[in-house]
Amino acid sequence: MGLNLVQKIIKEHLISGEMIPGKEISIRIDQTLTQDSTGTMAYLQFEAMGIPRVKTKKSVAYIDHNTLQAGFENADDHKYIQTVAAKHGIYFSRPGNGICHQVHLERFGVPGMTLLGSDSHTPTGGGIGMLAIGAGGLDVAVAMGGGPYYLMMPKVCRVVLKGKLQPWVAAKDIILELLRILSVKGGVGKVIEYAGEGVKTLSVPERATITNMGAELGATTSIFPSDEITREFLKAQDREEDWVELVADDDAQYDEEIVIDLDKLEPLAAQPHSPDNIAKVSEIKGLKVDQVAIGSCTNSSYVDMMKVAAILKGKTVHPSVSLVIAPGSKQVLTMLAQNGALADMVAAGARILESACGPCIGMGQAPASNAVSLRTFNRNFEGRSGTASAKVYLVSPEVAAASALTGVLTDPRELGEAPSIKMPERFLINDNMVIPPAPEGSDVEVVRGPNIKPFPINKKLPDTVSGKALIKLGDNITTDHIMPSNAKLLPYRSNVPYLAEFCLTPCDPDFPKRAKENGGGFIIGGVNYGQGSSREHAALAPLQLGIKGVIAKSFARIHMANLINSGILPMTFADEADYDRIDAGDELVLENAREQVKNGSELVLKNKTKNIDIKVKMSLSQRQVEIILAGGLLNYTSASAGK
Ligand code: MIC
Ligand code: SF4
Repeated sequence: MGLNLVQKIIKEHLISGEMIPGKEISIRIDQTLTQDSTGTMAYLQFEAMGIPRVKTKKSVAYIDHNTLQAGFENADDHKYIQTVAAKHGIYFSRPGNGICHQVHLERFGVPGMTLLGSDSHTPTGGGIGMLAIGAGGLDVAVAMGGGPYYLMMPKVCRVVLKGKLQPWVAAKDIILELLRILSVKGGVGKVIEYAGEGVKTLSVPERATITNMGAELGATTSIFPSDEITREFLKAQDREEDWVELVADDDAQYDEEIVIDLDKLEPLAAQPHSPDNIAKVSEIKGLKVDQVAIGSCTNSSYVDMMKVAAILKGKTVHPSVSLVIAPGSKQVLTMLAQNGALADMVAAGARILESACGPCIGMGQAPASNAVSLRTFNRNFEGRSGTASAKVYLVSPEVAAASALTGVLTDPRELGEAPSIKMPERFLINDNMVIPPAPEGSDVEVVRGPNIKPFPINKKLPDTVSGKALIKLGDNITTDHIMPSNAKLLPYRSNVPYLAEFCLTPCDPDFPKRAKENGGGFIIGGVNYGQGSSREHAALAPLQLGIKGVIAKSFARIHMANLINSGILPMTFADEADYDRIDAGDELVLENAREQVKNGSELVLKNKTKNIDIKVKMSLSQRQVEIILAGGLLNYTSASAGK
């Protein structure tokens, strides 16, 4: 029987386990990436492992998230990351060089390799045919040390792209359509593999827009084949030698199939406050717009930016709109500067931001109260923009630029002929903002600023786990709710005790205080608890506050792994209706916790306040059971090393 792309790459990298969907496997990781806001934690954990040099083929540390430097804190973090990278064999991409996913695609991604990144949008690398997965920093630290990466063998969903996009319809609309079909939890446990004649019509950056936002489906990752288009892209990046062909076998099997007819797609928008709340632009057009933000790891490639410049050329941004543009990398920005497109943007009234995440993670450009903000980004969770009352719509660069001119949500098909922008035959290559590691790391002194505080480490699981249900939450709670990120908080990513004071405050401002007064307790969640970011801080801050377990209807993949790595029990209701049998304030207890966790997937949780037993499940592999018993991955690793 033939293999699909995902099976081919996993087979090549398999260390343990059987390739049966839902079973735990472990794979070898070729490349890793980190960014600054998850990177400090990943490198602190890497240092704690005591391994002198990384064992991967290539590891890169990017600085792209927190580049405001409103105080010493994040400048200190940058210094720490730069020195720790030099010491341990990691390439360092300086602030200004661009957004990690965009730069990695341009300069480092290799088809057929595995990439593990401490950022949930690492699957962007699937656009070039990598098996690129987002994970918590600790998992990335282990991979840098040469350890395997454990995951559940995913199902593979084949998405067949038929036909060709019509003018003004973009790659962004393909992934928005898939979000409409599958929802923000429709990809959980799956990899999305793209196939069909439509694939040949999409450039690598367009493919990367699609795989990038596969993260919003909850998918493990997404991947395109590596074909002639991939070869052309690598050649234009002066890296043709990195190309290998990678296609699924003709008789490959898939667990699911979805067909999208590109000819029939139209411009779409994700409405507030979820990436799967999709509408046709033609149906909601005319909405008054206050802000337009173009950029992010989803839509900041050279071609995206050239299209925007062509739409803006010779025109003026509408008086009631603030237009900000952040080209994705130094390569993109320099090319726009050299060919005059940047001048067209500036002349039209665009405000140019540095090549970084910026407003996508609430680092500046918070919209006005109740403002409508159109963004080419990938997430529009409530409050993520920095303004709780803002309404964020996710759209393609074409829709964004057209609307910036008219002041209302605009269907770009009304603008006449679409600009025709070609992929360059050769990109401008200058890697002077990537610093290779020191050849002899032992001489490098790691610089640690005062903002770097010790992170919490759990204790081994006790026999009785008890506490109050401290908060009861609804469905689709994001990591932006659990551990908000904005210009005020991002500087404290190496200071978990400080961050913990803001844990879950968007849902309940008193949560941290209540958790501390009660000596910790439990969190009750609905479906898809912890969707979004890979930030470990969404597990570490609750750990700091004494959280022992989360009982939810279901979990998002990366967050569940982060909870396990922190030794926090991730429990699901055996019967979802039992969600109604726990109220905030109820006293809960898991008796014989160690025995129960060892013995199997179904556990009995007592609700002492209501005097009832509630059946909960923990779908853990044997290894994860050991990690939970040990009180987290670090304890487990040191215990195994001691054996
Ligand atoms: C995000 O888009 O939410 C982030 C910021 O890139 C996060 C990482 C982080 O929280 O540092 C992610 O997607 O993993
Ligand atoms: Fe940065 Fe936004 Fe991409 Fe996250 S989603 S990596 S914050 S640009």
